[in-house]
Amino acid sequence: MNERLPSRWLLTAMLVPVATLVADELVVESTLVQPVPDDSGNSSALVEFVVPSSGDPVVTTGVRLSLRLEHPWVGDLRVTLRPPDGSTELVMLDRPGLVPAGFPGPFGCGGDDLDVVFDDSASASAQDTCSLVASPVLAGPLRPLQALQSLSGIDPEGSWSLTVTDLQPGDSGQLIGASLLVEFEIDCDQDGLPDECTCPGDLDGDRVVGGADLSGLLSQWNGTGEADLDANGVVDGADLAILISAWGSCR
Ligand SMILES: [Ca+2]
Ligand SMILES: [Ca+2]
Ligand SMILES: [Ca+2]
Ligand SMILES: [Ca+2]
Repeated sequence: MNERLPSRWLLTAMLVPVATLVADELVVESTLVQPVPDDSGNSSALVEFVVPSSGDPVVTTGVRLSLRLEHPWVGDLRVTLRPPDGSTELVMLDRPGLVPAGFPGPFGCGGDDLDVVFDDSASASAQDTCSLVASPVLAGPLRPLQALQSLSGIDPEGSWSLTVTDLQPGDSGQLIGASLLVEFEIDCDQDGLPDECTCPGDLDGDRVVGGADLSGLLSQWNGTGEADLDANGVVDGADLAILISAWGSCR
């Protein structure tokens, strides 16, 4: 048996969360508005996306990050995402357009605002997108500076941290929304690769091989049915032996 739709998952972001679960994706959304202080150094805008524990072991297979920001000079900004295991801090954006000469120039892209989805499959790079007229200057799906695909294989449960920092004096802004989308699959043996959970003998699907399953097997004794665990056409002692050997909680 496996439980591919973990209905027990309750998804929360700190403070003002809106969460939805669609098949093997989860979305954690924050509508918290908070300032991005000017030239802030250590005081950044921070959003924590909390993915609680589920009933089954799962593995991350894809990540996308949506971000909405009001800021009159996006070239001031650095955006990072840190996964729950703290193994890395991926840079989504780092002072886009900052070039020593030519357009956009030594202060980075001077355009206004972001309404972007950082997505590895996008055709354009957020770091290299700038325009004199577009507003928001960074909009729609754009590739992050460092690929989100590197997060595949990690356990998504725990607290993901989004940080937005303004690194140049002169303009400030505010974060007006963000959401984290995590694609996941069951990883029953917890090796970082998707697989299916099986639990021979758990006839009633409650993830425990116990008395109810034994009763179910005995009720099919000498007959056929799902209690024919070795699929030889009859429910008998061999099936009972399989059930007994699996007695207890399923992995
Ligand atoms: Ca600034
Ligand atoms: Ca696996
Ligand atoms: Ca059971
Ligand atoms: Ca059998």
